[in-house]
Amino acid sequence: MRKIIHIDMDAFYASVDQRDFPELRGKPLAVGGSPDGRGVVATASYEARKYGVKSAMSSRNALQLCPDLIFTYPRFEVYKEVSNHIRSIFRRYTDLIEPLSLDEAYLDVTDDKLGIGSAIEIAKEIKQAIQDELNLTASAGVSVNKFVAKIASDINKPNGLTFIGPSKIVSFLEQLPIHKFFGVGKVTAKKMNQMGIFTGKDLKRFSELEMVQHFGKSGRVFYRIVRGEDDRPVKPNRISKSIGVEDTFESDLHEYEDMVFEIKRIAEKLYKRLDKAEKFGKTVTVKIKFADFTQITRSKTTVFSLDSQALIESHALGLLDKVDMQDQRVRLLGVTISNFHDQDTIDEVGIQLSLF
Ligand code: DCP
Ligand code: MG
Repeated sequence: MRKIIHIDMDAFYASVDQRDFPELRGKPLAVGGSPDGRGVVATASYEARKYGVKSAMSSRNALQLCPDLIFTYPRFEVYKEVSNHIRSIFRRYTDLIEPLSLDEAYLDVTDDKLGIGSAIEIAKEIKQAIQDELNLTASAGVSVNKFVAKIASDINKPNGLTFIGPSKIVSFLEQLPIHKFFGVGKVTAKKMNQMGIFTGKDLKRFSELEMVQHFGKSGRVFYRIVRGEDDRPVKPNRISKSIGVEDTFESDLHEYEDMVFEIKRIAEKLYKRLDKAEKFGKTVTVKIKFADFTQITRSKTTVFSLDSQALIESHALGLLDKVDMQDQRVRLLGVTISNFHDQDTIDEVGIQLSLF
């Protein structure tokens, strides 16, 4: 039996803004684009939600629902910093962390690092740490799989902690409205309603074959999750530790100036890649494979990040220069950058910028 926690920050962007600007506290707030333009609400404070203001609604619409609504433009850098901080809190308990967005993650605490043993206790401590260190609230769901933990975290928002143990899962899922099930969007919900399915209990009347006939592959998933079966593992995002470019040449290089030329070309490619990934590290490594397939690497670590093409190029050439290439034939050259300054943060999570 696994111990899974799902953590989700409450009214995330809005809470951070209310924390940082006291004049916004207790007020209906929408974080997002301007109501004058074609802006969209990213999220709303709980005060604004009372008026029906919610995520993805046009800002203009939101203002109509709540004439006193205050708008702030999102400060992604700040939210990202908070996100990194909550992940550092999670890491005190487990390395099995699967972030779903900046404000939400699954944690597998079956074998927690501190040997606490109780997932409820860990969830409490995490919520407390978020309160103490960040002055923000989060809601937590605790169960034996991802699906139930995620639904649980939503039940007592804001600042909630909900545990749905194995003995309660079946009855809990039976009374659950169908649109709350994993993968059931508006279209599927409508189709299910037409079939007389409104709750988990209704869903259970259908055989696995019938579900597949109606919903294809997803039908099998629905059949299983309504019975509490969800063995999807918590998958930690793998953080890339290095980025490199290498090239094997059609014919071996033996002129030193050709090698210099190739290193420059590789450095250019590498820079583009790093720039795209927004990652710059302090260690540069040059790899040289000779015609007889033996290879060597040479590395150098600098004090500051190598964040320009010129810097990467000059350090790579400096490393090449230290190798005695006299009478050598080279079949491959490569340059790699590692030791990223944000090595222990995960920044691959897509921010929902597209809304703006
Ligand atoms: N977000 C966004 N666009 C959306 C939904 C959300 O930009 N359509 C952003 C703003 C949110 C953050 O992502 O603050 C987290 O999303 P949640 O769905 O978890 O919503 P909140 O944290 O704002 O509220 P809740 O308390 O319901 O979790
Ligand atoms: Mg949230």
